[in-house]
Amino acid sequence: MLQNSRAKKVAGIILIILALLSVGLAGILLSNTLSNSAVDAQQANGQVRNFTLYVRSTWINMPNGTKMWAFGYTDNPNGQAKIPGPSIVVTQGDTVNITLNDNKDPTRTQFNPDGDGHTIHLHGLDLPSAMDGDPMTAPGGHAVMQGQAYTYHFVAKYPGTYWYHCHQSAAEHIQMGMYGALIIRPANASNQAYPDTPTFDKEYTFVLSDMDSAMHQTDYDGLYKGGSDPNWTKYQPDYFFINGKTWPDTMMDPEDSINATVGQTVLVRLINVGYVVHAIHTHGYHFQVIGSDGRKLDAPYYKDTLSIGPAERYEIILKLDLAGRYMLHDHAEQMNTNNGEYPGGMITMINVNNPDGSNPVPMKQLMQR
Ligand SMILES: [Cu+2]
Repeated sequence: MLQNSRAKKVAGIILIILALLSVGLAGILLSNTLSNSAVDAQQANGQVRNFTLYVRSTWINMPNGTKMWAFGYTDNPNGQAKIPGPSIVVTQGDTVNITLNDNKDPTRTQFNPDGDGHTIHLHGLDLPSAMDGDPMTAPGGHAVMQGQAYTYHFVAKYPGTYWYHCHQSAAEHIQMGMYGALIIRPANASNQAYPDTPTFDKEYTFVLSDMDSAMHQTDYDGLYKGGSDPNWTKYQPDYFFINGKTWPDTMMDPEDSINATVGQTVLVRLINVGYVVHAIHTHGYHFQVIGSDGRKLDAPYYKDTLSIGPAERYEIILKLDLAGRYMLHDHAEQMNTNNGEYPGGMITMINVNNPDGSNPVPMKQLMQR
């Protein structure tokens, strides 16, 4: 009897301890959840911004007539891939939802019946695993597969230049074109990259990339003809792009070349989504480097050539005080070619016009090369 009552007492104490432990654990979990959402709520003082991306294939046209098969994101379910993908531009404080709808996976073929699936990794945003777009750490440990959709959610906390890309079979899928710019503007300062950095009159985003046309063909053959996959360590790029274009197409597009009036200040966001280092050089001007990888620099500095490694981003400021036309190009000169033929590749133009719109260098002069 006595023994029984002691056993009951011990069991009671154990039950109380277990109850206290579980209440404590629940409390910790709840307070974590509350504190995370409280932080989000505190910082989510902007708009709710919803985006939907699809995955499609396309053919990229080179100025020399070459066509390269590729696949990437698009915001138009009835269109082809956009390479780079649509720019996602939000403001600090915005609540952002990006849905990846894998409803027509271009990697799903008779030789790859399930398709590869895809993700969106929001590079530089430092998000919880479920929002990070790495298929290894995503819920269920897999990519967003054909027929599935998944929404990536974040509150835009730090202004800066970021990018997004697929992380499924990343060596293949990024090379094939699955990337785009992600820009967070500071709250209440739409003409500055960060609070307290120089105001700008015009802004450009240059997504730098490189492609190996033979590997794109091998990838296509693997998926659609049952060939073997490329060995990505044999990567040998032969085309070099600014915003998906090679020279001279770059300088013919007002988004992919700088067009300003003398006296204006221009912000350029450089994003290297390629697999090799690009050494961006400006003629006519030194530029001020004010930020990198989504953070303002404590000490801005001046450069005329800036090496930008894979995945790096830089914001540079150009004060254009001299009318004329000036090259902006990769100083790894083999990348100023289209498959070896100079000029081509990663070259564009800084066009600084007189106030009346004229320019001391005739545009047609540039086309005589
Ligand atoms: Cu993918």
